[in-house]
Amino acid sequence: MLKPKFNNYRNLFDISGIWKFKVDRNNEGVKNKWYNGFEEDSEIAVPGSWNEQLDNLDLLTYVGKAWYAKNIFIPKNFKRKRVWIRFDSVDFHSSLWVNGKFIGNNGSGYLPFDFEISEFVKCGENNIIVLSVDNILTDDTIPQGIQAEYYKNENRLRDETYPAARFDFSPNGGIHRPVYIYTTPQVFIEDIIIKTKLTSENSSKVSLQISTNTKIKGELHINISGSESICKETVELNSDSISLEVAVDNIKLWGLKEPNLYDLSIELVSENKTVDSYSLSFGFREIEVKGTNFLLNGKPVYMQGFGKHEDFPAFGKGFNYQSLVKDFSLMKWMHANSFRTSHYPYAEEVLEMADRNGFLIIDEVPAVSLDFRKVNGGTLKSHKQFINRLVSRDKNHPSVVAWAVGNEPNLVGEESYYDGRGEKYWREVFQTVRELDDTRPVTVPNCQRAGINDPVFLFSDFISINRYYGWYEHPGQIKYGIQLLEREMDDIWNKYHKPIMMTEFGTDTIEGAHSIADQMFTEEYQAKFIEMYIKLLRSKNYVIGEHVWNFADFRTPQHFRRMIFNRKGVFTRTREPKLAAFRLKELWS
Ligand code: GCB
Repeated sequence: MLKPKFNNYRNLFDISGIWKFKVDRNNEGVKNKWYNGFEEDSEIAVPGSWNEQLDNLDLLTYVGKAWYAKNIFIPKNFKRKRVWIRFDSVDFHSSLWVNGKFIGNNGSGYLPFDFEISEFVKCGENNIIVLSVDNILTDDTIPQGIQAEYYKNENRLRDETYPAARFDFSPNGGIHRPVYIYTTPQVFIEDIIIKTKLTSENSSKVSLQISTNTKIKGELHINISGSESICKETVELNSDSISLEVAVDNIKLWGLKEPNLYDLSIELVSENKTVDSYSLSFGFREIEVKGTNFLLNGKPVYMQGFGKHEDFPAFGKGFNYQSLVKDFSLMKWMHANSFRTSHYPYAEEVLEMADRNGFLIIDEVPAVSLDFRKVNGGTLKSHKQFINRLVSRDKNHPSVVAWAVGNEPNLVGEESYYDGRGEKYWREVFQTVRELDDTRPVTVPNCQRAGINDPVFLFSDFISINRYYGWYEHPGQIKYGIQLLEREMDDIWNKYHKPIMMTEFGTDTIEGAHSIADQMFTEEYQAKFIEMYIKLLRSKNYVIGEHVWNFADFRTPQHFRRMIFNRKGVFTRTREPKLAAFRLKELWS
């Protein structure tokens, strides 16, 4: 799925900003025809979660439905164009009406969706856009939800969180990324898949798959350029898609220190007239997992960085450029080179920033803590659909170097996970992603409870583990924890002979808490824990990287284990450094 663009053939307007907002606790919006517009209850900023903006309306922990509305002027000259509306992400489900007409539903969060609304808009007038949103998750959604009754049925009262969630981050609701009105010509370039295969240090094959929305007789003018053009091709088109391969020389590779980017621009020409154009940036780079190594352009790289979250005061999970710039500048300050989009795909602007700054990203599907007692055909279907849409959005980003198609399955440690059900499920999931993309390795971070017989290890190209010895296991005893960790890592290596990535390790830490003894929650304990883990990890040649959990403190559902936030950040939620941030800067320099 291509990002909308503004150019000679396409228009693009960001219609984020202030929208009208109404909570629908009793699910009466449709009955009362709120889709025609509704009396304003309050205003809300888009992008942003409703939870922290409107906690005065008791929305901090709200799980349910709410409505958004905005009047949009559509100019006269859009009449002969195709008009679209695009939401970069809405969590989790939404339904759209334009001028009172139902347009469609979107079933999952964290990814963009669009609808053509040409037939429904009035050009030269105001139009009312209404979106209903609900953040309810169930057994067959990705992520999976949990209902409060389950806790009772399973006698798991101590695990109960409010709101009920299967994961350790707030299930915020709302329009979380920008909203656009855009236009395309009648016939337009619909998708571009670009893959590079290096043939030497400075030459590559480039395979391109270009599709248009409909069959067309014409030409595609293709230009690849860096500081100057390195490839110009014209190909005939007599259908709705074309695949071709070209060879290019004198290229500079995309890498950590020099994230060289190139521009691919395509013009669609019909009857000697350009009817559409599209350009995107990409990099020449290749990823391979081999022996004990993770190779970027044939050379081993060691990933150092974080598991993160999209989470910021007042914005909640809403995208904002300020925290994007701040987070990258802090990561660069401490010499991080990589992060995982735990536990869901982040805004595309994040990937673009990583492309430009040479960061390696493990891009994650929000199949977080799947409970195999509740996994069903619907869950698998949603999971596959999600992977499809994620690959479709992120396939061309050089910074995306691996897919994590889930996180910590079987957190509850169910025996039935190992009776073949888990293996069957993951076989299908891995197969789905590999069919869509044969250029990136695939993994799923495993939790301690699922253990070293986790079926995800059978299919992963590299093994990802999240470990908390010295925190959840053997609290207060870092040294002993490290001994157990070493034993377990060696066992995993001996069993699978696949390189290991430590995708999570860390401790909750209250800024300003200090102790000279090993005392949990102090800044010293966090710094020491991280340092000792890193020392062990670096002593093992089969380890390919370390991602500290977490970059910054983040809001969680309420539970006695969490003091408002998960505090494993090496920065506070407002991005002040804890001691560990300085320690990491030294260790990673
Ligand atoms: C994990 C999860 C992560 C939690 C973290 C923790 O293993 O993957 O979502 O936030 O542990 O801090 O407990």
